[in-house]
Amino acid sequence: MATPRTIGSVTERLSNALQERSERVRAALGSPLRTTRTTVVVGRLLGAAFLICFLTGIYSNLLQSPLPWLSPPPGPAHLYAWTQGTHVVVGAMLIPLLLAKLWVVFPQLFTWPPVRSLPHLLERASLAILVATALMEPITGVLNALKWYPWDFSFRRTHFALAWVLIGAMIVHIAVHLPAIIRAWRSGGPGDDREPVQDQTPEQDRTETRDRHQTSEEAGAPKTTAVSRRRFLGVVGGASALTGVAALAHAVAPIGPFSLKEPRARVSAAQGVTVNRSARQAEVTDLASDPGWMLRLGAGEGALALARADLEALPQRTEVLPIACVEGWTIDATWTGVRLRDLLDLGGMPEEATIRLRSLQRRGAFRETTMPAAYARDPRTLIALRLNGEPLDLDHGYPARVIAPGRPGVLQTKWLTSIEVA
Ligand SMILES: Nc1nc2c(c(=O)[nH]1)N[C@H]1C(S)=C(S)[C@@H](COP(=O)(O)O)O[C@H]1N2
Ligand SMILES: [Mo]
Repeated sequence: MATPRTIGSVTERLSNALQERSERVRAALGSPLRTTRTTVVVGRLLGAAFLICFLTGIYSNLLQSPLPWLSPPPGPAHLYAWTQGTHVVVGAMLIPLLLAKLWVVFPQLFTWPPVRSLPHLLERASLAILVATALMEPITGVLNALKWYPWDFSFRRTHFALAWVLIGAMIVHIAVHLPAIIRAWRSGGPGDDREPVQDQTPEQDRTETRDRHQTSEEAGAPKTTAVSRRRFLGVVGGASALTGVAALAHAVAPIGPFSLKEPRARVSAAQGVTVNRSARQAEVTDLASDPGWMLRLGAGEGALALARADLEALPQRTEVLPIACVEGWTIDATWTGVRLRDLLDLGGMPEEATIRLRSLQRRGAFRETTMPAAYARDPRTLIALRLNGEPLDLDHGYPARVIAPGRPGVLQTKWLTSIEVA
């Protein structure tokens, strides 16, 4: 019969055995590179990169879903190309940093006991959330840029929601490790190179690292560690530069040898401009090439209907404006057509009205969009009929599409069918 005493000794023996084993695993994984200093050096770059992605991501989301009290005004035509290009390039660059950081701290998975106290349990839980979201964000981002959706959920909503969780977990993480971060940041002397990464409460951290510091100085040879750390950081930095250059090349030259998606999606590039969704994919070919097509202005009784010839007869404007896709790529093009604000005046729509633009498309998230008055009334915003000197290609939104400055590509609605007050 098992008495409480024998049970007690069994759990004790088990615990001892596990402790021994986890210590052995950690010793086997030990590397002179796995130091607090390395993790702080990589960690602060990674933190800065995530922060940049967070801020540019908020901007992109605000443009796509403005808040009633916060709707970014139109700025320079290329502003969104810059912010979203930065988002994607920095997002690509942080992948090697993230992998390096996880490699450095990974032996801490084998600390024993896994949980020491309630605060420690909470800290570990927030760390699990941090690691999971830090991995999910670049993974979903890359898959979205490749237009590969092995999931059912809305990419944008999920990517955005996880970003808030990630930033929250990052703040907790930095707060918990602040003493070690400050120490590694301040000194940078060779002694720090010898300090293995610790998973400790702040007090333990302070006393135990002081002890380690002494033994490491006795042990000597801090120079080799500094050299190998520099080499490690060099490799990580090189990998990061490489992914950054690949993303940048794709961003500025989405057509051609650097294109990441052309081989996959077989996108055409009619009139020298990338096509994200063709007329055939959007299932609008018949409706868009119908000679009886009309653009409806307004709703209900007073609505006007304009044929393409009517639009061509109105004063034409030409603007050089980019298509800046959320995937990070940008292409400048010369657009000719009617100023949207001229059409709004023609339809008698109020100055301050938010405008709804509908396309011929029956399905799909981008089949209709709304545009705040500041963009709709901007003199650069056109209902484009021509692209780079030719009538719009069917794939670029023939008979008519919207093109506005500083807006994400997803909002540049193609194959328009109606314009009305939202
Ligand atoms: N109706 C409609 N408009 C749309 C889309 C769409 O799927 N349907 N895709 C948008 C996206 S994601 C981008 S990047 C631009 C691309 O325009 P382009 O094909 O002329 O380059 O169109 C936008 N307009
Ligand atoms: Mo896009």
